[in-house]
Amino acid sequence: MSIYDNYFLMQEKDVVSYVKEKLPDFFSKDASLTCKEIGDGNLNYVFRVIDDKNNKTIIVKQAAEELRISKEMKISTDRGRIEYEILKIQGDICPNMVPKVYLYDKTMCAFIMEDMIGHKMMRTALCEHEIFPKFADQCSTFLARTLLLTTDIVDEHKHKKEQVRRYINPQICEITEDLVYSEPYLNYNNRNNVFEPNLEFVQKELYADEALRLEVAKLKFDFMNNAQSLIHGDLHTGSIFINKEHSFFFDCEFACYAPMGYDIGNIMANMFFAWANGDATIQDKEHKEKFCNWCIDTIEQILDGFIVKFKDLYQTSVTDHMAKSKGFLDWYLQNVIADTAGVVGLELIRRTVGMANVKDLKLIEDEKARVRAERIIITYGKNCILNRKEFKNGFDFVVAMKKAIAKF
Ligand code: SR1
Ligand code: MG
Repeated sequence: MSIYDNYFLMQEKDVVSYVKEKLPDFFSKDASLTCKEIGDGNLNYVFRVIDDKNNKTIIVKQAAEELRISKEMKISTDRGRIEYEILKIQGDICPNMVPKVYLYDKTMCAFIMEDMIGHKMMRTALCEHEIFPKFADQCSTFLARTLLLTTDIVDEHKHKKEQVRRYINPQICEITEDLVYSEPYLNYNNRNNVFEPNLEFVQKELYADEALRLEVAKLKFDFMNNAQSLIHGDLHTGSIFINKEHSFFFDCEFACYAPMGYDIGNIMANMFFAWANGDATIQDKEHKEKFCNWCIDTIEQILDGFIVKFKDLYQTSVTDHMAKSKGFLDWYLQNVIADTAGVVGLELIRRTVGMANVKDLKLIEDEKARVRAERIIITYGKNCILNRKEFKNGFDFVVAMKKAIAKF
């Protein structure tokens, strides 16, 4: 009998003995263990257990029934299992790019994983205007490999269908369908958080734009019905831990089979939030230019790197006979890039006016500067959604960003 035989939401004091019980050999016998809750996401509790004496740490992540962001929102605690299993899948596809996982406990809805020591949450680092020159290359590798290798182009079709069934995630997907693909354009549950001085702008540009709503509706039904790849499902800069040499991709509890452009567009949009924060808050002209140009270059290089790596990997790993037809790869990639553009727009808009706003914008203290930043983002986001089929490569995104920036 153990207190961990029945689910309860752990406090810091419980987690030390939890780790001792579940992973008795991880820390040495003389370890002096302490624990701190370090999560700052919207859903779960994340605990770091530290052995000061031997300089060793480990992470425990537990799912609560009520979400941290809103007590009224309840979703299945099975999401921990999904994240644990996806981390293993992605770790096989991209060795060393995701943290190692040690154990999943279905009773406590918790899993234990490697601590990403020496890495910082990417959003925090970006809000401090740090630059990571290797990120575009690392990220495009992660995207090309995890996304292509889980499609029907490569994966045996019966296996892929079994995976679709295994990772069908209705409650988690409902959050995305609602918070990304509906609420920002309707405010029908009154969940949007709009920055007051931009209220009129949002009403005109988002709530009253019927052409935009139609395009978002098309994207929503594609997200729900196109089980293209096993996507991460929430690949923003808070789901990445980084340093100058290395990136860890994690926090994949929103994983499901959906259009791969969802992941590519997500990270590209979140890099533009970093640009917006830098543009609005860095005082020194040279520093601002360096940081902001790096953000824009990174957005361009993520997509261009993805395209090159996807094409190379396709040649060596395609298994479906019909997918080898001349012209198929180019046709396929064109659709992926259009989906990517759509998601860049959706993510930009929902993180600006929706329920889960980003720190990059909230940290802009100067009212005028924040108003301008948000208007640039919404304008660029709308262009990405409405004209998504016209985007062909990274440079097309650079042109669209610069056009929106020049308008305000
Ligand atoms: C109710 S959860 C809000 C958001 O947090 C997660 O990071 C996902 O992006 C979700 O949409
Ligand atoms: Mg998350």
